[in-house]
Amino acid sequence: AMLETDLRAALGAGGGLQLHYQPQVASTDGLLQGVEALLRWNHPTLGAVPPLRLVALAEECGLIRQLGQWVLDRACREMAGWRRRGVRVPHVAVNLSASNFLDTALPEFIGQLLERHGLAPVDLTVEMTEGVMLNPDPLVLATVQAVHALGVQVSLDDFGTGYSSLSHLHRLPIRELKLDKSFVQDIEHDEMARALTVSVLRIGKSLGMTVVAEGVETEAQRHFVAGEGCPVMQGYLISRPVPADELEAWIEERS
Ligand code: G
Ligand code: G
Ligand code: MN
Ligand code: NA
Repeated sequence: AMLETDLRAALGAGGGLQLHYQPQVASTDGLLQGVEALLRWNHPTLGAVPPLRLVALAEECGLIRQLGQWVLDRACREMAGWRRRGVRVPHVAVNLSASNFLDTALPEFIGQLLERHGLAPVDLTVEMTEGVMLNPDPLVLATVQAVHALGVQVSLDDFGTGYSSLSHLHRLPIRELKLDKSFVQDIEHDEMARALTVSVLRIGKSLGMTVVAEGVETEAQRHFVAGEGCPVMQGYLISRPVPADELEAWIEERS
C-alpha cells in the first residue's frame, strides 16, 4: 500500500519516474535510426525499482493506464525538445503493456498527444510484447489497427519468445520485429540461436518488416547479425539506455 501511494505520487509531479533512451543504429553505417524509451523509477528509499516490477505494481493497483500515458507523454515531450534544439532523433519507441492495448481510448489519447507536442505520427513507435499475440483479444487487434491508422508504427518486442502463431503476424499492421536478446546473446556459442536469428530475419524480410537485433553486446554478435542482413541493432555495444541529456551528448559526439 505504501508503494502504491508512492507510485501515485510519482505519476503526479516529479516523483522520481524517468525515461532512459537507448539508441538503435543501422547495421551498415551506424547511423541513428531511432531510440527506445525505457522506464526508470528511482524510489526515494528503495532505490531503483526494476521496470517489470513497476509495471506489475501498476497493473495490481489499477494504475497501468496512467503509467502508459505518463510514458507516452514524457517520450513525446522529450522528442519535441530534441526537435526544437535540432537534435536529430528519427523516432522514439515506447513500450506499452498488454492492458494498454485493451484501452479503446488509447488511439485518441495518442492522436491528441502528438498534436499537443507538434509531432508527426512517424515520430512515434509503440512496442508491444509478442506475448500479447499468444491469444490476441479482439479489442487489442482493434486498438492496434487504430494506432496504425493514425500513422504510428507498431513494433513487436521480444520476438521469438512469445510462442505467437506466425499466422497472426500478417493480420496485424506490424512494421518491425525486435529479435529477442536471448537469441542474440547465444549467437557465439549456440547453433540453434544462430539458426533462429537467421529465420527471424527471413520472416521479417519476406513480410516487409524491419528487424531490430536487441541486446547486441559483442563485436562477434554485431558481425553475425549485420552479415545476415539485419538492418538495425540495439545493445550495450552501441550504448546503454541513458538519460535524455546523455543521449543528446552521445548524438552530438558522433556527428
Ligand atoms: O532495461 P530494462 O530493465 O529497462 O527493461 C526491462 C523490461 O521492462 C523490458 O521488458 C522492457 O520492455 C520493460 N519496460 C521498460 N520500460 C517500460 C515501459 O515504459 N512500459 C512497459 N510496459 N514496459 C517497460
Ligand atoms: O523487453 P525489452 O526489449 O523492451 O527490454 C529491453 C531491456 O533490455 C531493457 O532492460 C534494457 O535495459 C535491456 N538491454 C538493452 N541492451 C542490452 C544489452 O546489450 N544486453 C542486455 N543484457 N540487456 C540489454
Ligand atoms: Mn522494448
Ligand atoms: Na525485447
